[in-house]
Amino acid sequence: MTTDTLDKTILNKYYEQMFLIRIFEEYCDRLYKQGNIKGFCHLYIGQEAIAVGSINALTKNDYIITHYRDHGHALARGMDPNIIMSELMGKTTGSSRGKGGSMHLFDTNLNFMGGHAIVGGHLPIATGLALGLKYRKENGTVVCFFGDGAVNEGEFHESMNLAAIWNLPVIFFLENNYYGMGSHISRTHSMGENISKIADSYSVKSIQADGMDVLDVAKKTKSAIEKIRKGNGPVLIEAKCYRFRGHSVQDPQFYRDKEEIEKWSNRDPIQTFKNFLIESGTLFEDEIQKTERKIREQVEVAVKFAQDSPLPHIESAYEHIYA
Ligand SMILES: Cc1ncc(C[n+]2csc(CCOP(=O)(O)OP(=O)(O)O)c2C)c(N)n1
Ligand SMILES: [Mg+2]
Repeated sequence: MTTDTLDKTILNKYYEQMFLIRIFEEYCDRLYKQGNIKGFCHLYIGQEAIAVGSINALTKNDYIITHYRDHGHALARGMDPNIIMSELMGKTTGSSRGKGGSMHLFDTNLNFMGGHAIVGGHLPIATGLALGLKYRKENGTVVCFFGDGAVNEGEFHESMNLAAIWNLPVIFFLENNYYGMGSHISRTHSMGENISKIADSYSVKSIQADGMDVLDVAKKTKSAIEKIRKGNGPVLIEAKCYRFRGHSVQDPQFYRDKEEIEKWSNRDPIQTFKNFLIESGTLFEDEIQKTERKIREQVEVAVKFAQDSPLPHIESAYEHIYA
């Protein structure tokens, strides 16, 4: 882990956001098991460095679109934890008045275009957003997050091809966590571990980032954006990472062995970054503890806010329906 250009405030912000995502989701897990959160719920625990490193490299003009494992991206973009927690609990104070749930967080004010549940289904939407930016001659880049499973969907290939032909300002951000549900990539990808090699077929530049290292993700995202701003888009970034929890909170994970989980846990992106901050003399341990206390309180406030918020009225089931 190295940094030569980032100042203490930014490094602190990275730590704060990664810790926020972790604690927020540990609460989600508990609240789900207690029956306070219903429906599907996929945790981002272990992948925090990706959302935080990449999204902090963007400006407010840039767009984000992501898959159903979306809490981390929403929090890193600055969505209010109170509103997110309410959405997860199906309350009227949620970002979609409680009708979207965990997989469909959305905030147009932040150019955060969701939260999408269909694997690969949001890649053509990302491509369309980028086409829109180019057509309107607006500055901005679209960052589209997806998993290794999405690469096997037709939409991935159609999107890469069109984005390359039209030279669109889009980063296809592949979070390669080695699994699609219970299937390891060795059973689902013919090109082996480095899935991003597939970009060559579309003459799209690909970049490898270490998904467990927030500084590396930030650096690689900035370099992709520089290339795109010069009009040389699109770019595929592949960040190798590991999903520390099951596919969803209901997954008992019988398909992974303990050694593999332990190997990756030793590279925990939050613990590694904390060690780096202390060892490099950037932050003192008590400063980090203060940040951690502040975040825990913030999440407790979010949980209380959501719990105290009202459930939607039954009649509202007929509102906001496109028919
Ligand atoms: C088109 C489609 N097929 C199947 C599913 C069921 N499904 C939900 S998540 C998932 C695995 C996706 O894995 P990956 O893209 O690697 O993302 P990860 O869960 O690892 O973040 C599948 C098959 C779906 N939601 N959409
Ligand atoms: Mg995956």
